Amino acid sequence: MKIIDLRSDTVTLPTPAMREAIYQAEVGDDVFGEDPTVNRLEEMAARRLGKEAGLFVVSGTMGNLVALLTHCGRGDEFIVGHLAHTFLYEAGGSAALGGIHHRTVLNQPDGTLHLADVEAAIRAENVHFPRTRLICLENTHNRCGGAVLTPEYTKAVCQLAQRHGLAVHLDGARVFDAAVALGVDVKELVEDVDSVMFCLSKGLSAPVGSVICGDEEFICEARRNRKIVGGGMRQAGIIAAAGIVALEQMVDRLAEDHASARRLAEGLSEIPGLALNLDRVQTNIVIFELASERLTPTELQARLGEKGVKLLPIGGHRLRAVTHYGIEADDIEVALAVAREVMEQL
Ligand code: TLP
Repeated sequence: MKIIDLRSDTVTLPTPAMREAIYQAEVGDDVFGEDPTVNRLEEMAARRLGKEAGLFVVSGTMGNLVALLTHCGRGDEFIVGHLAHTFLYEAGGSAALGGIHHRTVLNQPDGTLHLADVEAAIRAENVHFPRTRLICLENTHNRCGGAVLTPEYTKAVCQLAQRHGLAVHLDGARVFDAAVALGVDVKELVEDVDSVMFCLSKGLSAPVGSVICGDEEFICEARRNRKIVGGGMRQAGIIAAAGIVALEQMVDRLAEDHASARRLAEGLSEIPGLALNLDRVQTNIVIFELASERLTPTELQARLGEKGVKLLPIGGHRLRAVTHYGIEADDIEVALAVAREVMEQL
């Protein structure tokens, strides 16, 4: 039985070209700045995103944490959506390690924050208040079902931030998915943000790693903060090599994942007892609702799992399926047949 693992695009395995690049990688001590493969990846990432410099980090979580530590000091505050990954799923790292306070505003179902809500959350200078330093956005938005933020929206938030002397950080774990879905150059999506983190290890299929990009000064300070959190790696070219292949070869194919997600969503929406809003499926994430009272999302997960289809409950009555490299069109049809069978047997 082939396992169709739709839990996340983080489960992607390195491609043969990545394994070859890992084997051949030229390496050195990256804490001395001497790993040519890491240097190449950081330069390539920065160029691709239209930023001055890049910094290779172990994970998206570390990338967001290092960015937050670089933008904010102890007692400072950042504004973030209540469904943001940084807020929900990063173990409170910025508070635990940086003494950074968060201020949540409501995420709209399309992943945006209302500009008026953001503006209302910005603190005035007052001895009682934490100081607002930063606004965090997420593109694509994971908990909003892979929703895409447009260049226009991102620019509007950045203009608001500039008016108030704030910085903007983009959790762009899947920003290449957003660029491919919108048919725009990724540079347009990050042009005005002060920092952006993107992941190599999700849809781009590298085994490990993310990159933070920003201006030289920011990245220089971020490098210090990466060291503080133990992220100074040595011969990291071994893993950066796969990241280079990810950037060179794996971006355009994300469109295939989006087509698979759409097909999956259409199929799921036709199964009695399951419900979803097709308009919300824009990239590789499908969030759907279990509308039947006959079983819980965890039970549905278990029944699908017994038949080789893995996905994740994400709270309430909802489950998430993510398409990625290694999931073929036929796999989607199998997954749909399994879901139909399980739901019909209730
Ligand atoms: N997301 C993972 C889980 O942590 C939920 C997933 O399976 O989707 N930003 C966003 C928007 C993310 O979705 C993730 C990972 C991260 C940051 C963190 O990246 P990693 O897992 O590399 O620390």
